[in-house]
Amino acid sequence: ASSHSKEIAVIKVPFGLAGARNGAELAPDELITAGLKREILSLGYRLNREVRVDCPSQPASVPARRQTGKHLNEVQQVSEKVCHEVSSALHEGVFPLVLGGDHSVGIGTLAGLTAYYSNLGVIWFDAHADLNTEEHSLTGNMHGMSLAAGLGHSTFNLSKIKGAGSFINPSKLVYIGLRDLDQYEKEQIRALGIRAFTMHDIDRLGMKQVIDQAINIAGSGTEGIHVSFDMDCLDPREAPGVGTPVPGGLSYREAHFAMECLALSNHVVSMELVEVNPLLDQNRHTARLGVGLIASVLGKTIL
Ligand code: Z70
Ligand code: MN
Ligand code: MN
Ligand code: MN
Repeated sequence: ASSHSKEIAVIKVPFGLAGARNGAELAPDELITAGLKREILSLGYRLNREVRVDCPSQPASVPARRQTGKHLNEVQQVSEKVCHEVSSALHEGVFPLVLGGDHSVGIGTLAGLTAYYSNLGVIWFDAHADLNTEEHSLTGNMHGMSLAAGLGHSTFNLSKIKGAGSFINPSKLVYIGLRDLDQYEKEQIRALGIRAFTMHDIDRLGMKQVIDQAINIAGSGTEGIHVSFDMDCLDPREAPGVGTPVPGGLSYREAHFAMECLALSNHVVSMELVEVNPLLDQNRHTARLGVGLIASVLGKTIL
């Protein structure tokens, strides 16, 4: 599967219990309403399937114990379902497009991807590093632990998910857009030598240098690039409808340019878009922006 595959599986994951506030569970429907399917079809893709993962909306578990992420049981259930949907699509040569949901959805996506790819590159667009473990998290919110799970650092990690493959390789992981890190996350990025393009780096180098280097790191010697796009990487003036807005983010043009370069690279094998919060949005603006960015990754050009 790659973005050359003209078959797309839209995998909707209406799960918001692992975020900082309610609302992300409404995003998949909002993205569809904002015209996602129309865009996909007009780019010449076939919508192979549209799956809605059944997600718990009311916590069934007891409140989080110490050293456990909040709503761990719910996150685990959703992760296994997402893993299954993503790996099924890949095995059929269909491009998985995962619509979150909060970023804990990314754990199941990584699980499904690693079931199929043993050597995957990942570009993680985010204001945050999502590298916390249960022990180090200051909030207990599992959307801040997705990459710790993907790398195998947290107690709940890919090895606990039925059907998942092995952990991702930190040397094939690249961040873009970081600007709000916990102390432990900073130490981890340095200790693991993860390539991180912070907002400072984007200002200094420009997005062209940044995305070219990111594609080079995540796309060389790998089977492909997974794009995990947390909408809070964008500036809140462009994308107000996110759970945790952080000032000083990517502009509309920087984000679109990055997506267009990813499309031109022909290395993208899957994408997820997370953390749209329709309750905080204005006139569906953030959802429409998300749809536009997905279209750019899938090859939409201006001319
Ligand atoms: C913080 C934590 C986070 C998104 C916030 C924030 C993590 N580091 N991720 N919003 N999307 O709670 O672990
Ligand atoms: Mn995130
Ligand atoms: Mn984030
Ligand atoms: Mn290459």
